[in-house]
Amino acid sequence: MGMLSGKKALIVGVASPRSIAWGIAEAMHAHGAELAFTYQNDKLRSRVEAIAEKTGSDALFQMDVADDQQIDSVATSLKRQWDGLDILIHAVGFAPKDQLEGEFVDAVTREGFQIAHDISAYSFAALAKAFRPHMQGRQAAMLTLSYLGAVRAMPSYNVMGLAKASLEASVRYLAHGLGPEGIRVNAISAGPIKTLAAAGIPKFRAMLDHVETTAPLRRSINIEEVGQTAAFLCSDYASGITGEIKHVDAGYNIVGMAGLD
Ligand code: NAD
Ligand code: 0WE
Repeated sequence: MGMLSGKKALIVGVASPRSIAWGIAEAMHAHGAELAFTYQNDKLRSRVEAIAEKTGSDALFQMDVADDQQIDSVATSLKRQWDGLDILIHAVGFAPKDQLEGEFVDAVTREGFQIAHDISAYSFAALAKAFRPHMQGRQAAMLTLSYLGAVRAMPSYNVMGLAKASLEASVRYLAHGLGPEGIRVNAISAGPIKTLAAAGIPKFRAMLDHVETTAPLRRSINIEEVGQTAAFLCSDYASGITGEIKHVDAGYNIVGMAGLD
């Protein structure tokens, strides 16, 4: 019996085999979960088809999280296919590229702020609203992905840090509101990983090198490690954990005086 046998999981956020959502899907499949996927747009459809095929899933829906109609339409379609939902994975983040360059105060604009918060933070609450009826009364779990830039000022992460701070607060408010219905809500704060969302970020390699020389484990982390932690947090082994932000970062966040040892 797998840790997730009999559980039905919807995975939002696969864009490539490097995606954190891909690592989560593979781990959840290995632990016995049945999977459904969404893809943002037609360009990404074939990528998501590949992971669906690999994990024996035939449930595939287009969903742009900026569009409430698309969210509601996936909720309706999934209801026809499944009697309920046990696990909801939100691995989505976006800010316009110009927001991630230079100093925060120079880069931030009203529009950039709004888009970053809408796509990266509000969308988690939007999914909770839409899928709540499917998850009620079945020890369900929601999980999102955050980054240390939510709680530390990091070079170039800028308005994404504000959006992740809002996302982490959403984890606590959603956990508070949905707990009485048996729904747990948590986040993984992952260390840097070279995914599509990290491609083209100036100095990303230098950030990985910094982690690899200063984190307690003296290395960076990978999508398989995020996947295994995600599987645990969404399993009944984590039945007492909700409203939590769990670091999967080789210990980077606990260090002070980095590099002086
Ligand atoms: P990725 O590019 O593989 O995934 C990002 C996903 O967001 C893509 O699947 C994309 O389609 C989706 N997305 C963006 N806008 C969307 C929209 N409007 N509607 C629907 N989907 C949309 O990159 P990733 O690194 O796997 O990112 C997944 C999550 O992990 C993000 O929340 C990111 O902030 C977080 N995270 C990433 C890292 C890292 O270093 N890669 C570290 C910590 C946290
Ligand atoms: O959350 C992220 C990725 C965020 C992200 C990345 C992009 C690139 C392409 C959001 N929006 C966009 N928009 C684009 O047009 N991470 C945690 C990875 C990441 O991104 C950084 C980082 C790290 C780490 C950006 C600057 C500094 C560090």
